[in-house]
Amino acid sequence: MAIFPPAERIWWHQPIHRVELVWIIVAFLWGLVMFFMMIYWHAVGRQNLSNETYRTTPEAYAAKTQAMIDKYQVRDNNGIPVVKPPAGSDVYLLGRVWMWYPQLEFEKGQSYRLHLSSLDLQHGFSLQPVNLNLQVHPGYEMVLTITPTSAGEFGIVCNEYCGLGHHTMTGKIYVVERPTGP
Ligand SMILES: [Cu+2]
Repeated sequence: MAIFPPAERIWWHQPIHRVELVWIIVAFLWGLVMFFMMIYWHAVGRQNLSNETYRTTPEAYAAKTQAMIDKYQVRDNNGIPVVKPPAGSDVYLLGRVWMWYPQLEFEKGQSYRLHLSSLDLQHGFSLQPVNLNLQVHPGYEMVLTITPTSAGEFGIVCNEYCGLGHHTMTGKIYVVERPTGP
């Protein structure tokens, strides 16, 4: 109990209990392992890493996103544009309080260069139920190549607390089957 001061004023001179010492060593070693694995995972494994990042500004990023919407909007979902950019193209998704904008439609098996940035605060891009998680920062534009492997509706939630409406910050990615040619 920490309500009363320790009986011995210089409590930090007491020897560390064996169990506690073992625990500290284990935790420290595990921390070291994970530190080096972080570097290792950049090169090995099927990670969803964004190894391509640029400096940007909220204005510039919003303009690029709007240009894509103007060009490739296919429909409207409760006032939010749904955009279907061509396979292989650059796709812009922005996070802001409190939405992921716009909604995207991809074709299964095609690859896209997905750009992510924030217009205001730090947000967390979390694609569900795939559980792909990335941090999204204002002033930085991250690019990652994604290839949807299954059709359906995927939700995006924000998993970095960003204020009062954080829990309402959602978005959507639709993945449709590739149309079979004539
Ligand atoms: Cu949030």
